[in-house]
Amino acid sequence: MKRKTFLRAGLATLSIAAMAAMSACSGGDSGGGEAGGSGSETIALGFSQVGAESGWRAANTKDIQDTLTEENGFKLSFSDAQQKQENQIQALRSYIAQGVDVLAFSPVVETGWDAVLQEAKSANIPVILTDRAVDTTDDSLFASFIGSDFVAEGQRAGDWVVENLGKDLKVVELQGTTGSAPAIDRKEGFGKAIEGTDIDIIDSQTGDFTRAGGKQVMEGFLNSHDDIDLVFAHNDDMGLGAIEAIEAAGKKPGKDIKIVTIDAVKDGMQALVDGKINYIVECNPLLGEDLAEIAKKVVAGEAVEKRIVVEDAAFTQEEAAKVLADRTY
Ligand code: GZL
Ligand code: ZN
Repeated sequence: MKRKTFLRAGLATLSIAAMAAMSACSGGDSGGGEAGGSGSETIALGFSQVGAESGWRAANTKDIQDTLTEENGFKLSFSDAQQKQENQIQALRSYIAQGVDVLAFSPVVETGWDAVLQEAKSANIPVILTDRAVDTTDDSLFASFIGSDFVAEGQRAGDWVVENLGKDLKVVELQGTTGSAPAIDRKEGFGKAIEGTDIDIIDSQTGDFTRAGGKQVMEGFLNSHDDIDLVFAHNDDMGLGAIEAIEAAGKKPGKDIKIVTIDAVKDGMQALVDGKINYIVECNPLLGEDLAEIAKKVVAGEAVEKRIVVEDAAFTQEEAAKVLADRTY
């Protein structure tokens, strides 16, 4: 996995990791053995996943479960929160009670985590964020963030629209989950790209990253507006739902109404090749390898990068046709 790293670890992170190493070693270890490294004991990692709302999420879950295996030095406890923050907090609390060596989760929304993160810190259990970020004032509450730059993804989508579809367009926006980092940041990035043009977002609503949500909201947009040029969907699944609504209204997606989405999962890339979507910015879901590496370092008390940004690609219809057969997700 190609990646850029940002922000060397702060001392605070180091001290959390060192405390974690001591607590891991104090768990009956003969002392000094690196947990999950050359030592025999495995790393108990508790993971709270957002849900199973999209193709991206399914690929992300599969990669984590395929990578954090016993033979790779992990005992993985995994839970699906059905996109509810209270379920994630409950799962994290149960892992803390179990005394796992390290916690990891993808926060469904940005805010509301300080209390449970403080509880993890008090229990000397380091926390790794994957995929989505939290808005916290105290960044000693997590050891590292691994994921994409969503503002850049939104901006890349907007830049392509400005360069390829024109500067005077009426756009409807299918937003991701309200309050989630990808929804907030992709909206911000797209907005930056269209600044100073006559590209107007005439309507914008959340479809909660699901296909059903995208279809339902797009039906509403089609009832309210007869001059839509472009759909900007924060993920492929909502874009695929919009395709169903556009076709049901007797219009041609990708032609009468252009569509730009983010993720580049298999179903989205197929629609791109079929000409129903015009451009997709990738959001790489394969975070398992980085998570495993960072978890081993944190438990061993080593310094870790505070923020690891994974590289994303982007595809036109022609580019998608070349790579579709080789895509693993
Ligand atoms: C992005 C991830 C988003 C995807 C959606 O990293 O959080 O959540 O773009 C998924 O498909 O539901
Ligand atoms: Zn934010």
